[in-house]
Amino acid sequence: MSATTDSRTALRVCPLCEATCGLTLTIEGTRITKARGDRDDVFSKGFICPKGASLGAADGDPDRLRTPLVRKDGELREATWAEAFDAVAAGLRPVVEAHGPNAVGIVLGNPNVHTVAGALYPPVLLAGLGTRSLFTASTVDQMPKHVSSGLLYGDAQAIPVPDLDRTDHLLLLGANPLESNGSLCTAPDFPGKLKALKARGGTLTVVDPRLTRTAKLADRHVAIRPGTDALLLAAMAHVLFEDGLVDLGDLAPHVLGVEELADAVREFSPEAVAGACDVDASTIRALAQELAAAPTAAVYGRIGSCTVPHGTLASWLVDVLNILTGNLDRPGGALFPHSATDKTPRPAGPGRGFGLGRWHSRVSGHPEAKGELPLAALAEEIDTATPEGSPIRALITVAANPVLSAPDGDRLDKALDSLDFMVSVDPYLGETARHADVVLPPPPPSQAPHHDFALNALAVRNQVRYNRAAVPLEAGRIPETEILARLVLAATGMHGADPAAVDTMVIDQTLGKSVKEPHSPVHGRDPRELADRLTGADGPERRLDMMLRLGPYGDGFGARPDGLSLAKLLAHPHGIDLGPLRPRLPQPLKTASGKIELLPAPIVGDLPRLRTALRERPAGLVLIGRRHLRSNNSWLHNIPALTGGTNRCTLHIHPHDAGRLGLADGDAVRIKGAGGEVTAPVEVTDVVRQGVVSLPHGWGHDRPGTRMSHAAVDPGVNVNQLLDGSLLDPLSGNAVLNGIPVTLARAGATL
Ligand SMILES: Nc1nc2c(c(=O)[nH]1)N[C@H]1C(S)=C(S)[C@@H](COP(=O)(O)OP(=O)(O)OC[C@H]3O[C@@H](n4cnc5c(=O)[nH]c(N)nc54)[C@H](O)[C@@H]3O)O[C@H]1N2
Ligand SMILES: Nc1nc2c(c(=O)[nH]1)N[C@H]1C(S)=C(S)[C@@H](COP(=O)(O)OP(=O)(O)OC[C@H]3O[C@@H](n4cnc5c(=O)[nH]c(N)nc54)[C@H](O)[C@@H]3O)O[C@H]1N2
Ligand code: SF4
Ligand SMILES: [Mo]
Repeated sequence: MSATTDSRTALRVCPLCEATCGLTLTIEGTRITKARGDRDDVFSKGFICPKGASLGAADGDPDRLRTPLVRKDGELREATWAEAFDAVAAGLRPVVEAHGPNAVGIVLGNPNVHTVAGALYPPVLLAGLGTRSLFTASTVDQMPKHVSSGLLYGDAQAIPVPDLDRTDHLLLLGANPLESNGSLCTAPDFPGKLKALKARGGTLTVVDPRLTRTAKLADRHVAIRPGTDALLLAAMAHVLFEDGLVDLGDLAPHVLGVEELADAVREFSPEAVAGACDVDASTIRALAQELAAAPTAAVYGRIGSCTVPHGTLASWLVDVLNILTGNLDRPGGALFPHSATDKTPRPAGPGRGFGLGRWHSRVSGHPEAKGELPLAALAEEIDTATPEGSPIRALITVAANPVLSAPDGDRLDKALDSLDFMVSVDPYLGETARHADVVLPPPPPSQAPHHDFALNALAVRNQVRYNRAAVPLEAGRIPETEILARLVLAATGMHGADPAAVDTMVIDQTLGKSVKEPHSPVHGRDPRELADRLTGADGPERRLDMMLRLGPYGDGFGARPDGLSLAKLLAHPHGIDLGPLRPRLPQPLKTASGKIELLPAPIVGDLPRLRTALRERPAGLVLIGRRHLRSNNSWLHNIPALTGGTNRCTLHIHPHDAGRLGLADGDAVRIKGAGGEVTAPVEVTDVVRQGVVSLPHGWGHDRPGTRMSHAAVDPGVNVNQLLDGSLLDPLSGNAVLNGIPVTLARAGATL
């Protein structure tokens, strides 16, 4: 059969970033030969970026593992799935039995938010194992936002997103959506939405130490000193109070603590913060006045405002400004999305509130946040003994590469080698998985179903889409959902049981609970009868059907016959639009008061640290990161189409700083931080401000024992080796990855 007669198309939402673009894939045989934007997609309407266009290359990468690997006599060798899961059960259970569940660590990485398996099974694994040793990519990313939402709204998952399509004014801090395509704000064609904002007469302000592509689009660019966004935002709140610009509008009955907040920010006048931020007091006043004057406005902060010493305070202040200007929960402001698989909304009223520090890490006593310990503390939790409790002796990693993504990969490398047992669910033998005793490779995206459980709850428009696998599973593969279900069984002493039992158990529990909830559409019904009505080809599909039907747009198992179900979704392959974001307060609030608690106690407790920062002026250079449009954290450097050109691991430095240090383009420079030293080529550019240098993350592919042949050709260096893991935002445990002090010297010279 020729390639053309064998050619067909299939629809698939792109899993490579948070924008969730719908793609039309051309499939020849079992290969994706082309990916285009799906013009009929209800959400992305045809948008695609270079990464999405290369999905075929990423999907068909010959370095992707095809079979499980099991370590025998020190070496990873191909094995059958039965051998692999036997080894997992034999490796994990003795550790649990001898040392208790906390001796088994779980590390969940970023791609879990892009897979069906990553949404459905890790919660079951955690609950089944009962370990408190949970680490995720959130603590090198957005944990400060979860904590601020937890404190303000009583729900760490209640994250308001800027209403990009309708706002009149967007104040964007520490985000570069023209390269990243957006984060905690799922918006296909973010760049187009910013251009549309300007075309309709709106304004865009960007706060970033670099003149990024996003900043170039802005009406105003503020090149702030790294790490000082919380001071700038506090000063803006100060101005709103001072100038009488606070106007809560419809929010007023739902907010507690406005006067106390006015007192708390009194000290942070624009004049007081200007020196630390390196931003004129007059500019800060203008930022506040413009925000208040705009008919509608949204403040939005991302990586550059989270991965800093005051990440939680900055994340909190982003929402505080939206609240003080009455822009929270109103069209054109920042709203709470309502995804199709959200739990059935309970009636508004007081909730349980948000606990922080319910337990602490064993070695350094870091408080848990959202049930997680800091990823930056993973190495010490493995390699350091304490009088009480056991070090982590076995580790499960799912879609995670902390050796590159977290501070001090060299220490973590050694710590991972010392474990009794490690299993990694990963398609590649990368820098982290190479330490595993068992590697369980999931199939490529073309062979997996797709639904955005996590990202729909952060989307700028409510919508829902589901794709079945575009290509049948290759012989010898099992779906990632089944890999994780079998991992759950192996880890919890049920090795060998039918993996479908995991889904049946979740369905029975969920339905059993729902029928008892007075607000549920299935209140009082028979859970067995409901379970019998579920459709779907397998357990994961039945669970999706259940969630859709119980959700806010669901058919309620017949209670609302026009509502959503899996069958209805399958009949709409380009997705179903559920409308623009709508005001939802007070329903999402779960604080003990049932109100927005504007000045929560842990925030009050952290403000003295911010006062100290008023006086800080780093004398030397500080380092920040950057993302490239064709990158994706640590794992797309193996795709030739996505590397090269400007996507390189170089140190950006301002011409004045370069001149001062005698550095020229292409020079090798030694970069030294608290945790170590790396050498990278210099790129002199005035895109970074003076006093700041920038090196991207996710590089450093020169470790032995990996199987990523293209990445190894131009490995780059691991920026996180400059960190020692001790610098954290204290409330969230988030690692400080931006604004870290470094010293530079030409390679060969002494530092
Ligand atoms: N210095 C610095 N460090 C950073 C950042 C920064 O800005 N600066 N950013 C941070 C951020 S925001 C994040 S989210 C983290 C990311 O940190 P991680 O999640 O640890 O890293 P990723 O590079 O996303 O790699 C995840 C792993 O998932 C695997 N993978 C890919 N697809 C799948 C799949 O379908 N299933 C499974 N099971 N595995 C898959 C990849 O092979 C890779 O090994 O890095 C953080 N680190
Ligand atoms: N192409 C590409 N897209 C991606 C990813 C990728 O690796 N590559 N990763 C994905 C992931 S996991 C995430 S979390 C998102 C992140 O999405 P974004 O948050 O948009 O990520 P960045 O592009 O790193 O933008 C962060 C910006 O913060 C600036 N910055 C650094 N320090 C400070 C500071 O102290 N204050 C201020 N105001 N700004 C500062 C940096 O210069 C940078 O421009 O991107 C996602 N999309
Ligand atoms: S913007 Fe993100 S989701 Fe859209 S095609 Fe590019 S990588 Fe995929
Ligand atoms: Mo991230």
